[in-house]
Amino acid sequence: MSDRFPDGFIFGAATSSYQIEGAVDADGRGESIWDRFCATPGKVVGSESGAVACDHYHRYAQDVEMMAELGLKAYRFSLAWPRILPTGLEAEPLEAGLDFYDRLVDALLEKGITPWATLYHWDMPQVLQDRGGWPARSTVDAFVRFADVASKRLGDRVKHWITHNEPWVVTMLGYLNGEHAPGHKDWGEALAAAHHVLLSHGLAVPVIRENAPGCEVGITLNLCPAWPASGSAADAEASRWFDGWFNRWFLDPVFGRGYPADMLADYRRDGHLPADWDALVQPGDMDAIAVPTDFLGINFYSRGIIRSDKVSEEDNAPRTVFPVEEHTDMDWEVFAPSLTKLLLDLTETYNPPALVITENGAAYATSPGEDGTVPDVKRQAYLQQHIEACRLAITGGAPLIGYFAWSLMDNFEWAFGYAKRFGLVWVDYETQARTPKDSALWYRDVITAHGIP
Ligand code: IFM
Repeated sequence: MSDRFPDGFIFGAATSSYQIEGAVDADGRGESIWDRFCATPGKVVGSESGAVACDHYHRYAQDVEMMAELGLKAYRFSLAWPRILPTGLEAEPLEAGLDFYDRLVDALLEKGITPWATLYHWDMPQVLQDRGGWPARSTVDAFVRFADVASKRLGDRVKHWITHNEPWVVTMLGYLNGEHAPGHKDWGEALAAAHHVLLSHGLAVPVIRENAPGCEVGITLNLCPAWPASGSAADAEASRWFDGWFNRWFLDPVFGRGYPADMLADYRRDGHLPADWDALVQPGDMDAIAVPTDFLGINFYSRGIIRSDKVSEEDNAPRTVFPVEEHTDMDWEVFAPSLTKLLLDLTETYNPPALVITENGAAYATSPGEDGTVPDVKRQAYLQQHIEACRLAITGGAPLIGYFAWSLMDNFEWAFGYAKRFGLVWVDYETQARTPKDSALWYRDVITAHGIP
C-alpha cells in the first residue's frame, strides 16, 4: 500500500504537434519554423521532417482509443500555432485548425482522459520568425493573441494549460547553438529570446485564466541538475555557471526573483547580453513574468556531471562523481536519484504551489518480435526507476501532482529525425500501424494499481 501514489495523482503521456501530427499542408496550416528548418540541407539527420510524422492529424480518433486502452488519465499535447493562425498575424483564426483541436479534446473527454494543452512546443509560424522571432518583442504580442484565441475556443473544456515547453531549448538550441529552428548562433539573440519567451508566458497567464474559468496554468521548464565532477573549486564554479545558464535563468524570474545576479554579471562581462538589454527589459516585465501560476511543469531526462574547462584535467582534483553505465540512445545517463533530489531541491528553494513531471522517458531502439509484441525492458526499467524517484520525492515533501511519460508514441525527434524512439507505442512509419510496447502495457498496470505494481 505504501507504494501507492496519493489519491488524485495524475498518470498521463505527452506528445507535441510537430512531432506527431504530420499533415503540414492540410486545411490551410501555415509554414512553421520547423518546416523551414527541416527543408534546409544539413539541419536534420537524413533530411527527415515532420511532414507526415505519425499522421495523428488524420488518426487522432484511433490514437485516443489507444490512450483509453492504455488507461491514461491525462494526455498532454500541443497546439500547432500555424494551424490556428497560419502567419501568426491574421485578424481571424483558421476555423479548420481550431476544429481539429475541438475534435481531439472532445474525443479525449468522451474517454475520460483529461486534456493538458501546451501552447508553444516550438512550431512558430515562419512569418513571425521572418519578422524577428523570439528576439523581437512583437512576438510576445503575437503569442498572447494565440493564447487568447486558443483558450477562448477550448477553455470551456481544457482546464490545464501550459504556456511554453522548455524555454531553454527554444532559446539556447534555437538561437545560440543552432541545433534547432531557426538555427541561429548568437548569444544576444538567445538572451533576448529568453526574455521574450518568459514575458509572453507571464502575459498569457491572465488571458488564459480569463478564458478558461477555473483552469490551472503553468510553464514547463526542462531542468538539468548540475552535479560537480569533483569537490574542486573549479568544478563548483563550472556547476554554478551551468546551473545558472540552464536552470536558474528561467526558474528565478518565474518565481519572482528576477534574473540571477551572478549570471547577469557573467553575461555582461562576457559580452553575451544583447547591446540593448537594459532597454529590452522594460519596467513591469519582471513582475509580469513572476505572475503566480498553479504548477511548475518539469521535463526531466538526465543530470549533468560538470567538469571545469578552465583548468586542465591534471590541475583539477580527481573526479569523484562518475556517470553510471546505463545510457539511453540519446547518450543520456540514466540516474533516477537525481530526479528525487531535483524535486526536493525545487521544493525547498522555490516553494512551488505544485509540481508536475510533464515529460520523462527514454529513447531506446526496439522493434516488434515475431509474435507481434515489442519488448523494451530498458524503457520499462527507466520509467520504473523514475516513477519510484517521484514517489520518494512525494514522501519527502515535494508537492508533485502528476507524471506524464514522454512519449505516447514514437515520433519525430527534431534534429535526430525518426531514429530515436521515445514512444510507449511503436509506430511503423511505413504503415502507420501502432503497437503498444511492453513498457506501455506495464505503464497501464502502474496506472491501474496507482503505483508500481
Ligand atoms: O522530444 C523532446 C520533446 O519535444 C521535448 N522534450 C525532450 C524530448 C526528448 O528529446
